[in-house]
Amino acid sequence: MNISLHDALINGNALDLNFADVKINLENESITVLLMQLEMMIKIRLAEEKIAHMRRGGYIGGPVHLGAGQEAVAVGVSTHLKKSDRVFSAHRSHAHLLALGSDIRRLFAELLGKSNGLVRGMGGSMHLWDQPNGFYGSVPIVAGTVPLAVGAGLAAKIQGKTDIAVAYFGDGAIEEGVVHESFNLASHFKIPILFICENNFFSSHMHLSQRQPSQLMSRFAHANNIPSEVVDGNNIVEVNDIAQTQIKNIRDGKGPQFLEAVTFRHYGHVDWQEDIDVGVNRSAEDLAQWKKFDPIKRLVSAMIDEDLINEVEIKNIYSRLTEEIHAAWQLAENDPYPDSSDLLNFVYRGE
Ligand SMILES: Cc1ncc(C[n+]2csc(CCOP(=O)(O)OP(=O)(O)O)c2C)c(N)n1
Ligand SMILES: [Mg+2]
Repeated sequence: MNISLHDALINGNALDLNFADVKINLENESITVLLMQLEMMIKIRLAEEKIAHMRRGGYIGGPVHLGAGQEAVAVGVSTHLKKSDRVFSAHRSHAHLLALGSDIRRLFAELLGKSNGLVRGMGGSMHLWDQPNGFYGSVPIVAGTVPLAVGAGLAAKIQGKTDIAVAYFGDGAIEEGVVHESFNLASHFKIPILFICENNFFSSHMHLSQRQPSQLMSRFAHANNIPSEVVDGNNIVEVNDIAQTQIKNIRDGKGPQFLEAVTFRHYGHVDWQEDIDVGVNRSAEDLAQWKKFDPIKRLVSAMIDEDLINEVEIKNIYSRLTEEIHAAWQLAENDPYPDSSDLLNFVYRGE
């Protein structure tokens, strides 16, 4: 348990911890895993920057909820997942999907409404699905996928598998009653599920302090007898280590676990503007401070300090991945649109 973070949330002053000064400890970490995680975080960041740019330019028709700044959570957790696990998310799900190894071109195609998209171009950013990679779906109804994830976990248990379910949701979603029913049921029936609350302090434009008497989300896990951990969600190593233990416990039949990852999004609630929430308790100063805690920057500086990577290698990673993203966008742009005769098809499974 990260005691200082736990206490800071109860006292409502997480920003005072100044995560920028908390050095990521790379002792005992595998260089291969760190490099893979660094690349994946950069890939997701660059993909979202592309999406922001294209949405701003009017190329993407539907709204996009970007999670830049929160990549360490999805990447740290996904490192320990299998393709047969069952991952569910909500409106801000690009990182959760891509960290599982989903094809960026097919995500872009989906955002462009192309037939090669993850759901044939008929869903857009908030209705993603990629079951072969373990992504069972995102839905924009806040908290709507949490009980579905519990059901998928129950199914895995009944099938006698070691697969687990994963439910990503936010501090806003936890204000929906169905989340608490889900915690209760999962705990009572020892369902193999990891509940991950990305506590980014905001539900749309409202800060937690305007909505709840405490900023500690894991208090609800405690109320349901679910073991919980609070982590610095911008520290990939902390997320990685804790998620690894929690996922092992779930696979070992110990029932649900709860991970509260404290983090912050760089963009406003929806689309590309950063300042959309400013004036509603999301100040430009807070945003600037959180940007100093950027999970990618923090990992890069820790790896440079330990001589695990140098500036030239970092530059090479960025240029290779930028090219990859650019090529994926071009392919998606050239993909065809669905046929209008398909418009009413695929509404129900099996059609
Ligand atoms: C049932 C429901 N109520 C309200 C909304 C509107 N809404 C969309 S996103 C959102 C905020 C969710 O906040 P959180 O769960 O913390 O996720 P974050 O956006 O911070 O990632 C709200 C209220 C909705 N989509 N569904
Ligand atoms: Mg939130």
